[in-house]
Amino acid sequence: MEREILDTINKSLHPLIITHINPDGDTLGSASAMKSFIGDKADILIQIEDNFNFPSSYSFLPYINSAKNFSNITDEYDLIIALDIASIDRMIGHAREIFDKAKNTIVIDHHKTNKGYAKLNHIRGGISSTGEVLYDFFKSLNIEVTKEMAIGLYAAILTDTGCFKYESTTSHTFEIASELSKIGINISEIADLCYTNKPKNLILFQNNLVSNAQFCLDDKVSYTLISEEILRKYNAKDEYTEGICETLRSIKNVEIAFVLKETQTGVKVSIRTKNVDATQIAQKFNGGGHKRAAGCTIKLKLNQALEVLLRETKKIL
Ligand SMILES: [Mn+2]
Repeated sequence: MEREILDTINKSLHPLIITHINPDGDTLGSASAMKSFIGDKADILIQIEDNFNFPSSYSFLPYINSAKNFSNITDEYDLIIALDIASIDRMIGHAREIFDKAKNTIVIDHHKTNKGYAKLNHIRGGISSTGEVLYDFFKSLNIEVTKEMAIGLYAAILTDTGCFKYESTTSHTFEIASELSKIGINISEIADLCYTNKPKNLILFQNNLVSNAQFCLDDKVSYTLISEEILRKYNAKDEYTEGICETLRSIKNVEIAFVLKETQTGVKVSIRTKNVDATQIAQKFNGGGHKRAAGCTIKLKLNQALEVLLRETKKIL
């Protein structure tokens, strides 16, 4: 499969690399590395939804600043390379049209749920990041990883492993990080660029929510509520809520953490756990996810949603 993918890239006249909606470090870092490898003939498309700011901290990644977006993409592409995109639903609007029209399509990904929607699918479910899959892909083809490629790959792996601390981090992940650091990239500078460039309002918003957190069931459960009012007060983008639930879970004795967010379509619930299976709770409300991180939407008012959620949680704990 790797050989076939490389041949297809080599034969393409004008390939387009697509990142997933609401891009993160993995999809952007992988796209940067792929563009660095392919060179001039390739473009990158970044998909950004209305209520989402491009995470400007990632503009240090090679070629990300000159990537296309929905407003300035006009060319015809004969090959689409989707990176870190778990399903075709993670492509919206014009991206989907370009994908459907292209003669050849490639998916490189690490999501277990990816069923393979391209002509050529290179999916290794459970690997830490698309960055790791991509590094192994280059190595298996004896492609030299340049310093420019290494910057994107390292940023992808660093951010998708939560700085090498999630369960998907393996000894092989560390081996790759070690190889990348030998190429001469500045690993502390990359970490700084990824993590010390947050908008002021994001920190103020998150602090407000954490300081208003509530505790119940012997402090085993912690939760915080995000009303539409507070979203307006901080002009909060969707990505501002990321990480709050992890903070609550990190508190000693807290077993389950919830963040409940008021939206037009109902209350969006994020669930993070230590030992309890988070999907057990999410599934009660037709949600899903992973063992320690899951989510669901409850079509009730904020306080009512909290009530039913805590009622179900009590049964499990
Ligand atoms: Mn990823």
